[in-house]
Amino acid sequence: MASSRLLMIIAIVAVFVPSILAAEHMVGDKTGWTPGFDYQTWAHGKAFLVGDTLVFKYTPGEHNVLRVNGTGFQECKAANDTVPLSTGNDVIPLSTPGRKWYICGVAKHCESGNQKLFITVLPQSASPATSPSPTPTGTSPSGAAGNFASRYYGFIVAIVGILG
Ligand SMILES: *[C@@H]1O[C@H](CO)[C@@H](O)[C@H](O)[C@H]1NC(C)=O
Ligand SMILES: *[C@@H]1O[C@H](CO)[C@@H](O)[C@H](O)[C@H]1NC(C)=O
Ligand SMILES: [Cu+2]
Repeated sequence: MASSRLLMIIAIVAVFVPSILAAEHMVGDKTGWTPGFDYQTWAHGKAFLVGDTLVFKYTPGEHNVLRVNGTGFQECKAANDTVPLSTGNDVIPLSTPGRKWYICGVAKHCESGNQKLFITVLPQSASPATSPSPTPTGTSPSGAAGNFASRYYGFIVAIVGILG
């Protein structure tokens, strides 16, 4: 019966979409936020979408998180007025698309330990990513629709299965 099938789909969407739409990226996975870890390799091939969050985990006092610009990333320098995050469980919502840079401001962790992260946040809407990125990584999907589809492929298949 078509209408009960439709209700079932609506119920599934209502339950699962809010939680799957926002991905939480644990920076460094089990390693967390520390010197000597390759955060660029960690970030490579991951899709960071608007609405997702980054979580920086570390022992409070040992590290912190500073948002910087591209120059600050290269030079391991934050602007004077940058307020460090320092709880050890710092949750950063990715609310706008574009490039984001984060460094640790403690001691020489950024300079000597490469404790820095650079990501590109992609829009979640159907319009293609407009970032004039000079980094042809080859792994990024052609647009936001592609990002969305690849992440939620299983979910979409399930819906199509119910429909069929
Ligand atoms: C980057 O941030 C520094 C402060 O750390 C600032 O002096 C500089 O103008 C910024 N560069 C750009 C391109 O915004
Ligand atoms: C940043 O700090 C330096 C000294 O450490 C000072 O000379 C400079 O004026 C400060 N800049 C701002 C924008 O507060
Ligand atoms: Cu550190």
